Order: sequence, then C-alpha cells, then structure tokens
Amino acid sequence: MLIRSDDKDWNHKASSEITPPSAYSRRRQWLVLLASGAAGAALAGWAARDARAQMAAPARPGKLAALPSVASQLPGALTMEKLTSYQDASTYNNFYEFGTDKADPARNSGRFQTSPWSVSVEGLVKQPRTFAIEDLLKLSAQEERIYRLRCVEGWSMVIPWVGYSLSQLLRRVEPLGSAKFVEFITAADSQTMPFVGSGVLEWPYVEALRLDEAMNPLTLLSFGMYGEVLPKQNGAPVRLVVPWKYGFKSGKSIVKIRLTEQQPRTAWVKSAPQEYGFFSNVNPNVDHPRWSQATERRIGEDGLFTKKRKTLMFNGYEPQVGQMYAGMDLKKFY
Ligand SMILES: Nc1nc2c(c(=O)[nH]1)N[C@H]1C(S)=C(S)[C@@H](COP(=O)(O)O)O[C@H]1N2
Ligand SMILES: [Mo]
Repeated sequence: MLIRSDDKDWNHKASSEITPPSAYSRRRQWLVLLASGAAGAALAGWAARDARAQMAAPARPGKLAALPSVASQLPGALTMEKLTSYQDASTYNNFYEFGTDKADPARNSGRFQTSPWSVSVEGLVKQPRTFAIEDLLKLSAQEERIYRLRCVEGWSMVIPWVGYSLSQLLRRVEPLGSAKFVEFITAADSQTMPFVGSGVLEWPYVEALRLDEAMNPLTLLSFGMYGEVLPKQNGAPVRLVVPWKYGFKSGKSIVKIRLTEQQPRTAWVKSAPQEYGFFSNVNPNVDHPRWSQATERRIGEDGLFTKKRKTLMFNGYEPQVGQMYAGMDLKKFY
C-alpha cells in the first residue's frame, strides 16, 4: 500500500518526484527489470524515485522537447509490461491524414504545423472556451501513464504517455445536464496533410465518447510520450488515449471538443458501420466481420515462433471501466 504523507496535497508533487527526461530511459530499464517480480503499480512510483536517484542520463529518445511528468497514482495507469521501443512507437502508426501505410505518418508529416495551436471546447457547456495549447498544458499536472494501445487489426503497443485526465478539462468548462456525448474533431489541413481530400475517410477525422467514458479517469488527454512532447505522427500537439478501446477511438491532433446530446457520427462509423461500432471496446468475444479479435501481436516481439497474446476484455482495464457497461449487450453495442 502506498501511504501519502498529506492526502490533500497529493496533486502538488514535490519537485523531487518529477522525472527529468535525462533520467528517462535508464529508469525505464530499471522498471522493466522490476516487472519480472510481483511488483504492483504502487511500487513503480517508488522504484522510479530510486532509479532516478541512482542513474544518470542518456539522450532523450526522440530528441523532441522534454515534457516532465510525475508517475501516475491512478489504479490501472501503470503496467509492468515491457515498453514498446520509441523507434517502433514512432514509426509504426495509423494517421490516415498522412497516408494509409504504417510508415507514412512518420514520413509524410514533416510539413504539418503544430504551433501555434488551440483547442476550442464548445457545445453543451456552461463555460465554452478556446484554450491556447500552452494554457491547456498548464491546466493540470502532467502524469506519466503506461497504457496499452490496441489496434483493431490485432496488434498492440505499450507506451508511456504523458498527460492528464480529460475530466480535468471537462470539469473546467462545466458540462450542462443535457450533455450526453463528447465529440473530438481533429485537424484537417489539405495543404500539409497529403491524404486530406482523398476518399479514404470523411475529413476531418471525428471520434466521440459517451460522457461517462470521457469523464472516466483513465481517459487521457495526452501531450507527450517517453518523457517528450508527441511526435507529429503520434498526434502532436494533443491527442486522446482511451486505453480500453480500439486504437481508432484515440483521435490525434485535436482542434475541437464538442459536448452534444445526440450520439455523434464518427469517421469510422460513417465509413463502415457494420465493421466499426460507436463503442469499440476491446472485446475478444466479438469478432470483426473479417477477422478474429481474440488474439494480438505485440509490436517488437514478432518472430517466427512468437506466440500471439490473448486479448483481454477491455484491453485489461475491466476493473476500472467494466461497470460503465453493466447490463449492456456488448455484441449489439460493439
Ligand atoms: N486524426 C486521426 N487520429 C487517429 C487516426 C487517424 O487516422 N487520424 N488513427 C487512429 C488509429 S486507427 C490508431 S490504431 C491510433 C494509432 O495511434 P499511434 O500511431 O500513436 O499508435 O490512432 C488513432 N487516431
Ligand atoms: Mo487502429
């Protein structure tokens, strides 16, 4: 059990708890070693502090700006699984605005401008507001959360995301009683995104969650990964990470967040409703019409004899999110 000296104050971490990016990747190796034992998530925080004290300082993984964070205290936010390499996480991407090949986003996103940037929050809220990205970053302390991201095509990665619960932002704008859904509208600049204008999807890419899903503490508004700001191909400067849902629910490069009463029409539901449902919770018991969803391949682990992993209900986050779907037929609401 983790004992806090002052519960009221846990949001305001001592500066000694902040991870300097220089300590980042050694600390990480240390945590991965720990993973072989039965260490729990709480231990990770202590381990991180210890490791930081003992270890020095390789270069940052992507050489982008540092984004310091504290280890998250949220149950389910840390996993002891081995991290996907930064190289894989930043070169094997889905971001159709830049092309449909996994290597396209890293290759084709160079001209995309992520600064200046602002995000407007509007619709059924008491305090609609446009946030400059700098203000959005400062709205709450940045936490590091190690989440699995699982794609509908049967692969997964384990990535240390940096950000804070979307609920922090939503509370700030005060949702009205009539708000039932939250819609995420992403950038669509045909000048710098070569596939915007193509017929692959309807642009802008739109995703959405039910309000309770959006308010669930696991839903992360993310600004960084591996201790740095996000690379463009991973959704800079701000994206969502919804770890119990298939990857496409985690919209990248968000420009607008709108609270609505009606269920929004999302890009994938418009494009192929029989294949991609609104909920898209990771569920090994509900197959995609064209393939099984029961197993997955962990990126970086592939080899001729590597066994596929069994996919877990809600991607392994059932204790944190299962209650939201109590009584729902998840075969019908896929
Ligand atoms: N704007 C936008 N967001 C997007 C996508 C996209 O094509 N456009 N692809 C989604 C899909 S299908 C996945 S699997 C994840 C991939 O995130 P990653 O490249 O950071 O792993 O981003 C999601 N967010
Ligand atoms: Mo995906």
